[in-house]
Amino acid sequence: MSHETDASGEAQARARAGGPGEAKPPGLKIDIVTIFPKMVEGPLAEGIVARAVVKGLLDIRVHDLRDFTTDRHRVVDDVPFGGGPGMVLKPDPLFAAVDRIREERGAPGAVILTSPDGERLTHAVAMRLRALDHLVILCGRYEGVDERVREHLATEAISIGDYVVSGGELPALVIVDAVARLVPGVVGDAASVAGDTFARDGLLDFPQYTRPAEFRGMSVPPVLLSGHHAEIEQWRREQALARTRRYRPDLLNE
Ligand code: 9D3
Repeated sequence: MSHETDASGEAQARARAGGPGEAKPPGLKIDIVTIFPKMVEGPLAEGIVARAVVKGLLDIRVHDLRDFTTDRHRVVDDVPFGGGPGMVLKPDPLFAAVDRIREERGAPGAVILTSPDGERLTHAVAMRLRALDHLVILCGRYEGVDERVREHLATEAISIGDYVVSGGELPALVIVDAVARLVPGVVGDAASVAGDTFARDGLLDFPQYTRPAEFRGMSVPPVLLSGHHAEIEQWRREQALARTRRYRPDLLNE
């Protein structure tokens, strides 16, 4: 039974311990509260986020909402007052989870409820969250979450876009990943974060090619093989602009 899991166990503990007298706080603390801890633990244990946890740049804990129930059957949901289809997440386990997180981890800078009717996640939102040093993410489920959670426990609600997914777990992972990339040191090459589509200038990325220069009759644009850095730079800017006009004209509000 998973109740409170570090995103990547021992390696993180070692990274946290540091040298003698060394008390460097991690870049960002994140607590995720969910009824499906395994759904988020897997992805957090792989890739860039997992490496950042091992390096001590992220301190992520996953909490099973059922551990904060007090009844025999560990019930987290109930029927909606006023009737209607589906179930609603009960407020008490969510409030209890955040109480515990506050005691053990300190006061968070934000308590985020994942919700289809939250503020749309954008690069600007990710940057704002990155500036906080402790995030709590409450994963919504079912037809909804008792409104008292949104009104009195969450400090904000975030959606990852205008489509329906089955719960807040995948959105929580998207938020963690987008914010983690902005923590210095998480992405090995800082230039690649600075060059990210939405970080650069709001333009889409320019096209990339790698070897071979000729593949099944398809060739790489010759300018990229020319070695003329100024021309390559100019070509890339033009390509980024042309692609943005074609695929995302909404990004060019002028
Ligand atoms: C808008 C759909 N709702 C109509 C009654 C029901 C409903 C369906 C699925 C309510 C919540 C969910 C679960 N989704 C999330 O919790 C969720 C979500 C999403 O569905 N899309 C984009 N971002 C998010 S963040 C959390």
